[in-house]
Amino acid sequence: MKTITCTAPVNIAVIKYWGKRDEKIILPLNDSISFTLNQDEMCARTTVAVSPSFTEDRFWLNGNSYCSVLFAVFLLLVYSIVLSRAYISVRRRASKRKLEGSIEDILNWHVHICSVNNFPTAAGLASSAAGYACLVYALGQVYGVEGDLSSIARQGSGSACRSIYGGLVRWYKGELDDGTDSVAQPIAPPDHFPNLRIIICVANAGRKKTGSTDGMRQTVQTSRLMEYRVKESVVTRTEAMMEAIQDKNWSTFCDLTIADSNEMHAVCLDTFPPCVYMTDTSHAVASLVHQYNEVKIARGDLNHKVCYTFDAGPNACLFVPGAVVKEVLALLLRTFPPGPSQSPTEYVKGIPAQS
Ligand code: 2P0
Repeated sequence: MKTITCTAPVNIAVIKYWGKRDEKIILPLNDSISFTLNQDEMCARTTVAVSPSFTEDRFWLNGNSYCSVLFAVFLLLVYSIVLSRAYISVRRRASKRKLEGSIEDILNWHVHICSVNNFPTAAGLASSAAGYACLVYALGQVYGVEGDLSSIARQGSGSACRSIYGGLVRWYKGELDDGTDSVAQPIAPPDHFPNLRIIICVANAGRKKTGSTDGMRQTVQTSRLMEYRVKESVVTRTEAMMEAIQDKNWSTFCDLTIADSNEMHAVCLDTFPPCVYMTDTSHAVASLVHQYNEVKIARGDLNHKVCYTFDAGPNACLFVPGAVVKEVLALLLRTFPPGPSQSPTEYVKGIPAQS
């Protein structure tokens, strides 16, 4: 029997991936840059076990068991072929290696996979990214697959390829039709911006109305603004972001992160019918951040600016320098007080961005 347990944290994009040039093997229209969070917080944990004594494939997701009959259905429907794609891709690469002469046996054994997330699924918090990255990495370990795994993770869920690595990560869109150059690469370590904290403001932990995959497709098909984003603005912004990261220019990092989130949501609104992810609460959080930054700018305190970014949902991800995290939390609590049944400690939780 061989067992591997892995964890993969969620990643938050500061230059957003929105739109595909190939839906089948998931090739994006633009490069994206993200921050992979701390290993212990907001992560997926997956255990993969193979054994000659297993009589069927089994899968558990957040405690729900899917037995062998449902396994294939699950592969095809629930994860909409992406899990099976990852499974097949890893096994295909493994079968080429036939590691230590034992890999052939392992490939014939049944597999048990157990996966849990410690954060709300499908709430626009990149749950799928952590889940697939973790699954691909664990499968890769079990079958002894070496080399880049981000291209396999990418085929499960685009943003998953970025969760393979820690710290700041760039996913290159690539130029080739077969996707072999559409890979993620680390660009800066987790502590690049020291003592950085992430605050996730959960405005709504329910499922989003339009999933990212459908939303992206509709945007590519209908938005003229998207053409401008893909051909011009996001290309320029990505290079500016690389420079800001290289120079550790926090103020510019903040401005570019905010600008790209707003542009992504602008193209979502330019989609027909519009994809509306941000709510009044989301806009109130964004407005609060701008007011906060105006004070910091007026005081010449640019290193303590805060930035927000929103994925395909209403929840704000705030990047906050550690020195002002208490101040920002206090401001959030005062502006958005917890309801009578909510305890303030559970209500607002700061998450270390660095491991
Ligand atoms: C991102 N999002 O860069 C962007 C920002 C959502 C908004 O990557 O269709 O779940 O499976 O490739 O990876 C969410 O997209 O979509 C995403 P698919 P995925 O983080």
